[in-house]
Amino acid sequence: MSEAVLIIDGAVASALRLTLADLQAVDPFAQIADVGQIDPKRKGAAVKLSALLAKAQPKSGAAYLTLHASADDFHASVPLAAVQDRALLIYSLQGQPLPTSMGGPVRFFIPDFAACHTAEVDECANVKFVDRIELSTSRGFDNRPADEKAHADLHQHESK
Ligand SMILES: Nc1nc2c(c(=O)[nH]1)N[C@H]1C(S)=C(S)[C@@H](COP(=O)(O)O)O[C@H]1N2
Ligand SMILES: [Mo]
Repeated sequence: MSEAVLIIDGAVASALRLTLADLQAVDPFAQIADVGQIDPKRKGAAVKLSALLAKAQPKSGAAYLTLHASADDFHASVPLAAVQDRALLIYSLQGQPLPTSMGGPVRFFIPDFAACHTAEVDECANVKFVDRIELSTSRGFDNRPADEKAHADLHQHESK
């Protein structure tokens, strides 16, 4: 069995362990072949979060979605309603796994993000190396930078 690249769990009826092949096998209607069509600065193939949530079936009380990147211990928790119909997961480039240099193997992407730390759903919530999406009834763990200084420090140390 191939390795899971993304886990979806928490307040869901059916927890998911998704491999690259599972993401590639998602319904074509939920696939974006090239995110460059949405944002010219981005590259790669993506799948709609909504299609994955349809498989996981969030429980009725689920109100938050927490994006966990264990690779660099970065976490962001956002209201489910704000992202469920628009967020994407970028997962491959030219048929290969999305490279780490681009936030792979899986990168969360909100196409119309707000500027960093201006809103609950901001550019900082475009979590790279996301390996687990946890649904919950109340807000989950979030260590996004809280102010300009913390944000500048993070970018200083960020592995690009
Ligand atoms: N895993 C992880 N994801 C992350 C970060 C990080 O440090 N680690 N930084 C965030 C911040 S603060 C920003 S502004 C964007 C930057 O994404 P970009 O480098 O693709 O422009 O990634 C976000 N995702
Ligand atoms: Mo950011």
